Amino acid sequence: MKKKREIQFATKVIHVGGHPDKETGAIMPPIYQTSTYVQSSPGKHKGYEYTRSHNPTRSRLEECLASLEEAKYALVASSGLGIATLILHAIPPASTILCSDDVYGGTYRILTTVFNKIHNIIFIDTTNAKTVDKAMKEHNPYMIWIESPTNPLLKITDIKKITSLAQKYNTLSVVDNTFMSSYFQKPLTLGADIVMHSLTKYMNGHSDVVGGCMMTSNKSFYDKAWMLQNSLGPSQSPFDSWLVLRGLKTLAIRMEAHQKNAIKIAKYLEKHLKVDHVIYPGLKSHPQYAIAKRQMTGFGGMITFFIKGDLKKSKKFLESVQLFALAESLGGVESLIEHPAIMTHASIPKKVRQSIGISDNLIRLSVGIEDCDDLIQDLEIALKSV
Ligand code: P1T
Repeated sequence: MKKKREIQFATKVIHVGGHPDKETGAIMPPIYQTSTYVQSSPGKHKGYEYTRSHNPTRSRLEECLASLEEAKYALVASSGLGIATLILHAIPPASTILCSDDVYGGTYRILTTVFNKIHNIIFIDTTNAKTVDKAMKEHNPYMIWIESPTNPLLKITDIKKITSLAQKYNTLSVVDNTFMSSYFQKPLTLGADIVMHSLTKYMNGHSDVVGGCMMTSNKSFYDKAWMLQNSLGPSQSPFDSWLVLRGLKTLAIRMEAHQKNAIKIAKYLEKHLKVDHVIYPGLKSHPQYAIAKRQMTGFGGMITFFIKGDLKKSKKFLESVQLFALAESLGGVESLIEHPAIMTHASIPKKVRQSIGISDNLIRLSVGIEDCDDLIQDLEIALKSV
């Protein structure tokens, strides 16, 4: 008999963890809004004791998330930084960690104000394999933390190349896959040990939840992270897990729509006289365009660009848009715009920001799935006002 075809991504987001309720047949899974579970005798229960440890709604979400990254295990936490906290506590104290030099401001902050007291953190350009090789030889790191594409400069690390170096040096590799979502990039299939997401972004997609997750096939690492989750407490609420399960159902079509709009807008901006330079992985001018094409199945919905002028001009532009909302975060169906130096990356010292290229005329767009010409008209009017 012909081997049964495995279900594909667009089916997984809807069906894995989404089976109808056994008791009632309800097609939508119930929200198990409970803190505790009845036991028939002390220690005798149905696998659930207390919601900080386990919850059936969260378990369904974890089942779905593991399948999307082709992992054996997934763990969901109350935020992206919550899951980062668990990952960074799960390694031995005094470990050396190499980290991409351009990362989300909150990741930079947690590494330089909290985990620098426990571990030795070294920021390096992970897009340069020679730099990584040299740093691995010199520092013998326990872990390498890769954000790809980076936030906000959209630098792309060759995940296959760097994770194979990590394997050579016996270094655990983590990829923050928030910007691509599991739809456009699957770091575990490229050799990473652990993948993490801020679920707050594309995975949920509706700007109504804060959450985080990690996926891995390394059982002992998963067990450690779960034990820490249970001990430290950053579990996600059942309602938030349910919302992410709901948001995930449209991940495949949302990501295609984000990308379609972003390509058109990146090309529009690239030609605009008031724009100095556009960074988008799908533009041939992107320095790692070839790597992006090879390791991702799409280019995503994030665009970064440098407006011609100074901080005053950037502010005028940001105050003038009407459809794009001036707000932190990304990955929702609605378009957002922000100023990394003042907003999402303010916790990075000015000197460091400038050295990596986060300047005062840098603008970041999270392109939503609205009508693209409406979005372009909004940008056009705001650019005219500058
Ligand atoms: O906000 P939280 O769910 O804790 O996720 C943190 C995080 C981790 N990794 C990346 C790549 C991120 O972009 C974020 C959060 N980023 C924003 C809030 C932002 O506007 O960039």
